[in-house]
Amino acid sequence: MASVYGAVLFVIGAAAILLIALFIFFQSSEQEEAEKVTKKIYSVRKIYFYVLVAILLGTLGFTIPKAPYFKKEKADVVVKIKGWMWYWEIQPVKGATYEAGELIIPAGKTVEFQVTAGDVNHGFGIYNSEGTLLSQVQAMPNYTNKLIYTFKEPGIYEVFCMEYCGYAHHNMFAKIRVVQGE
Ligand SMILES: [Cu+2]
Repeated sequence: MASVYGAVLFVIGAAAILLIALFIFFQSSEQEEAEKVTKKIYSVRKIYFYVLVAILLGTLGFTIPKAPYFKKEKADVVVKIKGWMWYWEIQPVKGATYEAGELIIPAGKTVEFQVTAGDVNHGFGIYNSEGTLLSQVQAMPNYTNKLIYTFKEPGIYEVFCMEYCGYAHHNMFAKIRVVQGE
């Protein structure tokens, strides 16, 4: 199959080169004075410059607002997370509760985790019950990282620390129970 594509590409390429060569051949005219040619080229160059600027500005104007950095997602659920040696301080702010050692979040809602740390750097990693990492962000002292995540399926999720932070690092876990949203 690949050789067929290769052959087709080769024929297209050869045809394109031939067409360009023919175009140049028939467009060529007699010799002209350098000054005249220069003037002609310069005027074309000016148009080319403005067209290029217009295309660049248009492309930038169209694509920059689509960059993820400007994305302001409105969160239905807000939870404050603070990493400590060696536990997670969890404080539901909006749309979630914390009961019997579990953070309870409704499924299908946009959750904003506001993640920071009280002592050293930690890593806030969310895993599903199969141990697959779903999302993560750094937990840093004196800085709040925002992590937006939507739990699509109800179930038990786990939080583990992803940054080695001392001898009880492995004990740094938390439980998230995602319940059927209304
Ligand atoms: Cu840690």
